[in-house]
Amino acid sequence: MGKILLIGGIGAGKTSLKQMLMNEQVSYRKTQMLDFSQIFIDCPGEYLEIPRFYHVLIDTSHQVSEIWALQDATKPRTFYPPKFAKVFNKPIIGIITKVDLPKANLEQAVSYLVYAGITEPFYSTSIVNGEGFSPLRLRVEALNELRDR
Ligand SMILES: Nc1nc2c(ncn2[C@@H]2O[C@H](COP(=O)(O)OP(=O)(O)OP(=O)(O)O)[C@@H](O)[C@H]2O)c(=O)[nH]1
Ligand SMILES: [Mg+2]
Repeated sequence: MGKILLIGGIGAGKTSLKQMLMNEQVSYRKTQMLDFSQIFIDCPGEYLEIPRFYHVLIDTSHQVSEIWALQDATKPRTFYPPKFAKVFNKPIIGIITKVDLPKANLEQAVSYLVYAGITEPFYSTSIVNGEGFSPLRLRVEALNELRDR
């Protein structure tokens, strides 16, 4: 417990977000399988994009305290089925990524997360300018304290 499961489509920015929050060098490498670190469980975007993998996300969610669901602001589509958040018995935090890019559409990203049954507030982030990371760092610290107790 005290861990966070990152979910989102392929290339949504799960691994980059994790690297930022763990103060690691942000470098691109496709995630191929479940990846466990002290705080995060990262997974390949395929687990959300391909419904026959949903069970992996659901099983893995039993090992975490909360789920962070990412939506790429530049993607004109969602991989979250309606009310997907309701299949998890854990709090879900909505995170919008890549808000630095010109084609980012914040309103559309918000609507996809709402459609997925996730409730606001959502966090808008960019690994390029660091926007949105302060509140996420605080969440990670709070979970660290929970875990260390
Ligand atoms: N401009 C911009 N690019 C980003 C941002 N976050 C991630 N990226 C880029 O998006 C690409 C995919 O990022 P990843 O973090 O690997 O995405 P992922 O969700 O882990 O993808 P999978 O492992 O395939 O599921 C990389 O080239 C990142 O540099 C962001 O906030 N802004
Ligand atoms: Mg990844």
